Amino acid sequence: MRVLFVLKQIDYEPIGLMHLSTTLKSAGHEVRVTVVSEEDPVAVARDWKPGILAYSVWTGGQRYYYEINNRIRAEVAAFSAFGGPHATFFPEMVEESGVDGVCVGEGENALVDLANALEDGSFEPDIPNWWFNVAGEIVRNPVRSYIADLDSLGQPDRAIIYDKDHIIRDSKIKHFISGRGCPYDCAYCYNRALFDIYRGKGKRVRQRSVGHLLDEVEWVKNNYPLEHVVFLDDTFILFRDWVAEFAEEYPRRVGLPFFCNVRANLVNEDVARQLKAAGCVSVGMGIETGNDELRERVLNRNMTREMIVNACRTLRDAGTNILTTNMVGLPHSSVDDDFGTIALNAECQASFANAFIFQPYPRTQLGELVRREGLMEGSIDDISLSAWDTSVLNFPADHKRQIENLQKLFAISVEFPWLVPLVRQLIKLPRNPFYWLVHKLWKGYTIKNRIHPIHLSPGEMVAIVRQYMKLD
Ligand code: B12
Ligand code: SF4
Repeated sequence: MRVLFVLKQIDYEPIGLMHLSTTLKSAGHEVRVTVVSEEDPVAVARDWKPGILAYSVWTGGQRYYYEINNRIRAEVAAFSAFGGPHATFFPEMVEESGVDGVCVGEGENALVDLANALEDGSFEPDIPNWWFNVAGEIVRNPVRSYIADLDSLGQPDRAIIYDKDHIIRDSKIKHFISGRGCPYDCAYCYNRALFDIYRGKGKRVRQRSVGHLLDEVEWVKNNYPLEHVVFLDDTFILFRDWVAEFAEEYPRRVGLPFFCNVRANLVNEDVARQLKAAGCVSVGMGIETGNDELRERVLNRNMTREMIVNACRTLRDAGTNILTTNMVGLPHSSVDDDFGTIALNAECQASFANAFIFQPYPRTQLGELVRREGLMEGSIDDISLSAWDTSVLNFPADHKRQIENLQKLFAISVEFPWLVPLVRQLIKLPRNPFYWLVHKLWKGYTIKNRIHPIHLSPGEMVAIVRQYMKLD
């Protein structure tokens, strides 16, 4: 069976897709990727005649993919399969025109089962993980168990992306994931919602063996440009023994600077020292809000202010730079709360303080609270693909404008707290490209110099800046 993945654009290695490609190919299927920003997907589908059109969708991207899918299907008869975070949390998308199947949760085995069944003509709409639309009738199947042994998946098919996109292939920064799942219950995060779907179906957190992960990093280092390794795991330091083994093996087998995500409650001097000795130059850490009540009661972060400040001090003392993630425009919050978040980030001396505008993703506890309390304007389809853009909560227009402006002036306010009185006035002005530019330039500078430092020739610098300014 020919499976054609249709992507809007490639900004990073899409790790889920690369895993799906590996499992499909090992089961004897053919896989291709078409990137809409680079070629006409209708022409590609017309020439290649795939049996399955596959889309990986995040909330905010669904309408774009419905439209492309319908354009392709106007000319090519194929089964349209949707998966990814939005499909997982909003499988009701199966009712959209042109959608045949929606995969809830992990897709490797689900997609292979579908491809096998369509290929040998044995298709029945009873395949676990799938919601099907069979001539207008919706069939909902339960999920199968979690994939317990991630090593058994083999290595993600990087070539399928690197052969397609030379910018990603030649980038000196590459992305990896060591595990799946997170044991915490933060109310705004997909992890808790995912666990609710999978309850009773296996271990919530799974991690590859250190050896399997390092085989991948080492292979990439030997075959492609690589200077800085980014581990995308939600929380890289969950298991102490695993971290200790990693810290011993990584310098020996890879020995490149790296970035990973941590959680304040898991940081102590030992871990900070181990990470640093292994080559960790920077970590990502969620602060989310400076309002203790909001953090505890609404976000369910289960983490005190003191813990956050201490974790940052410990990391800084070890010589590690810190990228923090934060949300402005939370439900039941004020602009003053957002300035409180800036103050906490400044106290933590964040190397770069990233601020997102809160988005009520479907099926998350906070997404459901927002809908229950009628705090949202419009529907799920109004959530933007980018959490930089706008708030969909029904704040008064003036509050909303301040949130949107503050998101852009957040990081420089953390770096230069003396600017805060001025920023309080600036955010009252209409939205404007100047704030966007300030955000973009400051982010670019700090990410390049503090978070993901790499060596660039003047030519590479120009190419990267051009690419970066085009990204959302
Ligand atoms: C890395 C990452 C990014 C990276 C790169 C993304 C990339 N190209 O892969 C960057 C930093 C760019 C990013 C940006 C954003 N991200 Co992000 N990101 C992630 C992260 C941490 C890892 C993604 C990943 O590789 N997972 C591992 C793979 C194995 O899992 P997977 O992708 O889900 O794929 C599996 C299944 O979903 C399924 N599947 C996936 N596709 C398909 C397709 C078919 C046909 C089938 C059958 C199955 C299937 O099978 C796969 C294998 O089991 C996830 C959280 C997470 N841990 O997953 C958030 C996550 C995907 N991001 C999220 C969000 C919201 C964003 C942003 C919108 C936030 C923002 N700042 O604006 C942007 C959007 C950017 C954009 N333009 O699209 C949300 C999505 C929530 C939602 N309901 O859609 C997540 C879930 C985290 C969260 N906040 O809750 N992100
Ligand atoms: S710690 Fe991070 S990844 Fe884990 S549930 Fe909370 S927000 Fe999600």
